[in-house]
Amino acid sequence: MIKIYGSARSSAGRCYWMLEELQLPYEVMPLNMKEREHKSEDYLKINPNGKIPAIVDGDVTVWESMAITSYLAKKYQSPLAPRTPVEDAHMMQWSFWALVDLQKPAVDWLIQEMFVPEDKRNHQVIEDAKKIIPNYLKTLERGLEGKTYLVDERFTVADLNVASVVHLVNSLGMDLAPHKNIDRWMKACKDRPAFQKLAKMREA
Ligand SMILES: N[C@@H](CCC(=O)N[C@@H](CS)C(=O)NCC(=O)O)C(=O)O
Repeated sequence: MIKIYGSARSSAGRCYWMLEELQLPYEVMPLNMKEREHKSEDYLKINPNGKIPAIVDGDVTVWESMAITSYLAKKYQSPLAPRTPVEDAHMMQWSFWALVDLQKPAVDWLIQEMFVPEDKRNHQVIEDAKKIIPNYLKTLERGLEGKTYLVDERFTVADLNVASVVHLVNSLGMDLAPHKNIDRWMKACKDRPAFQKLAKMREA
């Protein structure tokens, strides 16, 4: 059975979303981050970064959340996986963009708001994120113009990866309503039973 390390409330969330999409059985592995078990020698053998998420699937180990979602979709021959090299390129294009461009300022903002005490908070980081994120949302809005989904008119790993980051951006307080295409597309992504299951896991 696939073993997963990392809480559904973290970057691992998108991996749980994919596992639920594929209806694969999985085992959540205990990892006490307060006790810094993610930096233990045993865990560093699984993910040398000492970060979550990671999965172990038989004799295969994968870390980096979007590499995991992509691996699962392809390995288990899901319709969420690419069917051609062109689809693969476009799915990677959107996933890399979400991780490198859109997620970076969102995580910087989240860290300031959630983990830095008010008196030590760097408000400039938050202001910078609030300025740059709308530019990235314009890119996505254009990418979705006249389209139901990002690649080939079906829900794919690209939608799952990008929507997981847009959901974070939205939960930080960024209003999506002015972006009509994103708003419509996000509603379709969040209506999926697998996303609903993830949302419940995050509440628990
Ligand atoms: N790009 C990585 C980011 C992983 C990451 O930063 N994980 C955080 C939790 S969301 C973590 O493990 N932080 C603990 C640490 O850096 O020590 C991915 O998407 O998998």
